[in-house]
Amino acid sequence: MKKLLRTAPLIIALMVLCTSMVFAGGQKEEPGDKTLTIGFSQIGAESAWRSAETDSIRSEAAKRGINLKFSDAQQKQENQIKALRSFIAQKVDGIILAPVVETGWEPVLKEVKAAGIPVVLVDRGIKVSDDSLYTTLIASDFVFEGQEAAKWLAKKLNEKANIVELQGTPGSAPAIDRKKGFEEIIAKYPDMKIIKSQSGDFTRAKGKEVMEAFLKAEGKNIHAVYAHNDDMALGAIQAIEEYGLNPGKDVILISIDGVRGAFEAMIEGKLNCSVECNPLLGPLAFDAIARSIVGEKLPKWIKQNDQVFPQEVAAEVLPKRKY
Ligand code: GZL
Repeated sequence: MKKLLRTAPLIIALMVLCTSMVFAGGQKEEPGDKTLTIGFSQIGAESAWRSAETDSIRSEAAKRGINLKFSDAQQKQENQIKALRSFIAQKVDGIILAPVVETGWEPVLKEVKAAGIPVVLVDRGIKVSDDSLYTTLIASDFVFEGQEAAKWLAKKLNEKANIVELQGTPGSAPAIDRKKGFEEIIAKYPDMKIIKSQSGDFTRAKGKEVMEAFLKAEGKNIHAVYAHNDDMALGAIQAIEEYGLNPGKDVILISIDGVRGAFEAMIEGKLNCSVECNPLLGPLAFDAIARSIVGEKLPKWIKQNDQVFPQEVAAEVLPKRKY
């Protein structure tokens, strides 16, 4: 009893302290009341797909009343790393990262983790030895996309074609996996060969430039173009027309993303197929970051499902597309 009397004042003091912390400023803080500040490190604005993703993230943040700190890295990983360090200094509640390439993230993500800030990856994955450095990845299955592109092309050209490949950004998850998936399937067909392959960095301008070089080297020996995104395919279409051939007829083109420009090119008969890659990741990203902030465990990959759109369905589907 004596012991209890001696410690009673301490217990009371602790209770008063805790109570005063909860009612700081006379206003009881409800968990949901605080305006979240989220840092978003975006790769850049290299393609129509990227712009659609940025719009989705920005509009969802506005809808949820989230204070979004937006950083455009202009395709440079060092700018993304700088942005992440700036978000730490600003003590953001959470970070959304679209990583330009797969590697080189371990050191800065360890700093983010040490600061107690959860990270959600969108759109592209990373290679790290400790996957606790991010809570989840919200992205499509790029291997699947590459496989579906190859399956469609094999059927379209009766399993016989000389193919030129316009690759995405070197070292990026979509470029690595779209190539992997495509090659897995064409390996089954001895008469389907990739005769030229080079990066067009996911941009229309570079796609056109690389296609011009392919045409100079191979000319009418090219039967098909496999472009890792629609923007590079649209650049290739320009190059093919300037070379004097008919894109979509003399040369068959398949690409990935499913952006509006691809549907328009399919309706014109200049692009033959586009495999969708969903960029509208805003709602899922903010759901995931909110759950991460309260310490919920999430699956390591929240996979987006994509469809294949051959030119025959383009006119009917286009009016229903959201990006
Ligand atoms: C895919 C995304 C790719 C798109 C390109 O998730 O990272 O980057 O396919 C974009 O259009 O530039």
